[in-house]
Amino acid sequence: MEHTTPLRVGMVGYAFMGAAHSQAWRTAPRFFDLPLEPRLTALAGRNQAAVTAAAAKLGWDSVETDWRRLIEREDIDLVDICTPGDTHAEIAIAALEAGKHVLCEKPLANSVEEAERMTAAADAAAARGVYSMCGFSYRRTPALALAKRMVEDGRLGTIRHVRAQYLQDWLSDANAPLTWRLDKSKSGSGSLGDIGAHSIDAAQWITGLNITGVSALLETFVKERPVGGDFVGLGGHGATGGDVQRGPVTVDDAAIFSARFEANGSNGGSSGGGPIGVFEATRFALGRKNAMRLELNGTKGSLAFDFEDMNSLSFYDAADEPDAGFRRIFVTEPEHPYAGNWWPTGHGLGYEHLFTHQVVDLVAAIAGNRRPSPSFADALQVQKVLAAVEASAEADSRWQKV
Ligand code: SOE
Repeated sequence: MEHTTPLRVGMVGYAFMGAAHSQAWRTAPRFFDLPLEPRLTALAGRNQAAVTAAAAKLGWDSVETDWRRLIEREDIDLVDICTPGDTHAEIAIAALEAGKHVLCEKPLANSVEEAERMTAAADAAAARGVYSMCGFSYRRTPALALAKRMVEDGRLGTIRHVRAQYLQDWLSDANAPLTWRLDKSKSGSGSLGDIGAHSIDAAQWITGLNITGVSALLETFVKERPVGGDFVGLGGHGATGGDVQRGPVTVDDAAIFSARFEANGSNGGSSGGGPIGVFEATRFALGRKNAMRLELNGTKGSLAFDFEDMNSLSFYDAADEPDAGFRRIFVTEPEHPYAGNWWPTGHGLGYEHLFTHQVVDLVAAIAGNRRPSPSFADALQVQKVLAAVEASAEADSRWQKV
């Protein structure tokens, strides 16, 4: 390791995503041969005592109380943005203009306009060898990476249907507090952007086809929630009782939409049309904790995935005997994406590994002087779908082109 060039990281934010990214920066070089050696150089957060404690816990060498300092520091090569969406554009553009590589959490921004400015900054920076990536971490699930490989290898034939659900239940309790994820000015949207964005990105990435139009419904079931409260996990425990102060929820609790995808040569079918899709994102599906599900039906077979069983991928091959049914691929073999760098066959991975794989792919791209994927342009396309869903929902579900 001592002969490897360092990649000195400055991270902004240290809550859930900050913790996931910290462990990824630490762990990636221990399990993968990286061409650059990540260093956890500085952590930025506004509160001196809190950021100092977080840095000690998560393993960062120094702290800053203003993210602008990270951008000024000469000993920072990459800025990792783990803050709510309202700050992504300003931090990412400033970092790229200062010559720092950027990893930015999803969704890329809170509006298409911001995402466009970020993409322009990313394009200009890439011309100078400064790279950026958006953290659509589910792309790094071995089973979903295998699904993409199988689609590319033609195992499904022409894809007809995309069925994507992202189901959680942490807001089912009407007394869960009003956190930043429920404030449109901070998060941009609710279930739609927080979790639906993952489904949109995964569907477009695996099929290789962009969504071209949508018809949508958005719903906010609980319109007011307790202000403050004990922020445990995602939802936390809100204060209860009569005198609790409540504030307005300004985002969607659930989003559903139907979609058309573009046609392409190999995937267009004889009619020339692309697949049709149904998407659902909610935090009110009681009992579903992180059921990020994707099912694809093609002319030769089907694939099905559920993150609650993340080490498995179900495959139906129409060439098998008619009664063979779906087979379960346990995605832990050395030839499966990412799996060979971890444990012996069958021992399985977890949520945190996605972030480690994200670091591995990002570092390889930077060292190889290649643009990492998903690029800000890929994330801008997702942002356009999010905006089209909102526009359609506002117009009584009228068809909205992306
Ligand atoms: C909360 O809904 C959340 O943490 C998302 O913000 C993440 O992107 C997803 O991976 C898990 O759920």
